[in-house]
Amino acid sequence: MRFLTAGESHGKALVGILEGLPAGLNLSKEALQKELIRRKKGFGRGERQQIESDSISILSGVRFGKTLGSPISFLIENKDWSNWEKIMSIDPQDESEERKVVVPRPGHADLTGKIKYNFDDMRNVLERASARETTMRVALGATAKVFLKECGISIYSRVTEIGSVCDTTEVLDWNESRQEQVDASGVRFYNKAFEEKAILEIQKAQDEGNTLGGVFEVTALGCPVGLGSYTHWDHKLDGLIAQSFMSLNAIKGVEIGMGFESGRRPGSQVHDEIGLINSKVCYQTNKSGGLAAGMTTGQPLIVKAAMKPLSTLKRPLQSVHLENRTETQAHFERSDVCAVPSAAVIGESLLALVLTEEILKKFGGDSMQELVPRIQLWNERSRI
Ligand code: EPS
Repeated sequence: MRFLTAGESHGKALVGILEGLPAGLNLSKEALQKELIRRKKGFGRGERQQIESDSISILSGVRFGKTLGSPISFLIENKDWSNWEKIMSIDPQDESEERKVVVPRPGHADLTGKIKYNFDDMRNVLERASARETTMRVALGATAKVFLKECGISIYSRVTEIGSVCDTTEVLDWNESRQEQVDASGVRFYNKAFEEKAILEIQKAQDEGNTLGGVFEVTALGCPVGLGSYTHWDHKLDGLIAQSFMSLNAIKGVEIGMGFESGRRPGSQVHDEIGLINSKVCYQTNKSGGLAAGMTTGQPLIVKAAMKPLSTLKRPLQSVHLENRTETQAHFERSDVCAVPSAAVIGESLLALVLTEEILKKFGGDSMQELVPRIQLWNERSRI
């Protein structure tokens, strides 16, 4: 399986292609739209979300509601394009200095991107560095989630930290209604006791012209034992998950299971002991987060990621005007104050895409009818 996304933040549209899914998967536009709507929400998002509808079109690879095994292509038009048609024009005759960006933002791709690609105008950098791209990744990931559901795997997410507010509650009973409960919270916290504090912290950042980051958690239930492998570095599933999550804008750290805490504790407090329950061999705890030596253990797979505060601040940090070479305030452009609730939803898609690829590697098959019984048989045989 492979996928590509293309499109600039204020360009005409976002496009995506997903290739390698088996034939015979029921796929509806509605299932994808639902995930796109979830991504748009969250307290701390800016005006752009009111402009965009993120309405998805499936252009190929599906007939009468079922995948054909051929590449599935997707289109999401940017509604804001009508305000940017000239500025983002493909036609050389439209070239102008309107909305030219010459003062880079600390923490953004602006400065390094300009140097690397030899641009005068850093708009050429920020348009593709923008997290608008994640809209299409969610459409692709939503397709992967539909596929995984047929394979018995469900993925859920929540925000655990925003700024200094931390929800330490463990969620051990994920299901659809638990997810709906989390989604109903503007900050996607599980524990209501922390929700109000997180909202106040975002409001404070907004009033001060500042931005806020945080941490989110993604959990996959129902993974078969043995996705990924210990046999070679690029087969290790923890490495593949970390790569995928680190490719999301503003992510600075990824943890699996106990994560960084496992480096601070002795082995006796870190490793999951093995026992017998109803004569079956099982881990007694899940501190490993469902991964051992790059392979799924069959327990819940738990990934956390830390997102830095967005680098577009209303009260800008110091920077340099690159044309007249004076120190000045960084460029400000309409942006969000906090996007961690959206990042949690995107994280579900990222994990779904990685797991889909691993399912296809291990079980293969050209149609769902061929694939699903193989997974069921393996799940029975892997309970020893
Ligand atoms: C983004 C800046 C904002 C965000 C955007 C990501 O866009 P704009 O500059 O148009 O206001 O709203 O995110 C989205 C458009 C989206 O759909 O998530 C950035 O600089 O990364």
